[in-house]
Amino acid sequence: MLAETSITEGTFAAALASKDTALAAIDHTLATGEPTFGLCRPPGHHAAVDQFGGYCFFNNAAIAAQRALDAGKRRVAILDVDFHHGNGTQQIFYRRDDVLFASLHGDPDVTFPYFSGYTDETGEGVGEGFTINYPLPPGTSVATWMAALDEALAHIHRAECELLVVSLGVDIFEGDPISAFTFQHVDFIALGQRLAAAGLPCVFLMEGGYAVEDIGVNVVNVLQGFEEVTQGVK
Ligand code: 5XA
Ligand code: ZN
Repeated sequence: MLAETSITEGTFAAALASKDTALAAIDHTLATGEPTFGLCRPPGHHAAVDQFGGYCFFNNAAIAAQRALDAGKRRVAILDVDFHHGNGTQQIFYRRDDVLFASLHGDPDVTFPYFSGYTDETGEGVGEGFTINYPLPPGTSVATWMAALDEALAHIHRAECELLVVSLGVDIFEGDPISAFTFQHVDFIALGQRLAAAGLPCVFLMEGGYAVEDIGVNVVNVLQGFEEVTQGVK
């Protein structure tokens, strides 16, 4: 029985399974060095220490990052490419320097979650400089988005992160019904290629994406682009 919550037992079971999917993914990458994709649903990046919302219950990316630290990694990057700011992930690590959180997302002035994801949110205390936000206006071109991604990846490189967790929301697709970026199918291949060029062990964990006919191809394109670089596949 679940008391004093507004979620059903079925939702709670799904959230637990999603968290376990993230742990299985990170454990595989830690054991083998191979990239992994965790098909987590419900997603996690809006879940904070003391708050759930935005369809998120447990912060899968944060849990995976902590597992990597517990396994001996000194610093982990979480790169959040979902259309919505990962406020939960940011909150969890805001005062820490062992997890760098970088996020590209819709301008919170006009985009959920509306209260976080601004450029002046950069971390606090020892965490100062380990949060970096790229709020972008609705309709942002893919070229502008990719330029911000390159900046984020350079920041991750400078911070000497040893593993990359990608909060992979494909609601940056132009056809997404609740979002406002302009990615086409082919752009997801370029995203995967750029992520692979970072040269880090990498775990992809599913976040948002609501164009149900297109989610599959968009995710596969990211993974295909990634593999093209890491495996030399053409
Ligand atoms: O990344 N977060 C989402 O895709 C959920 C946004 C919920 C907006 N009501
Ligand atoms: Zn989203």
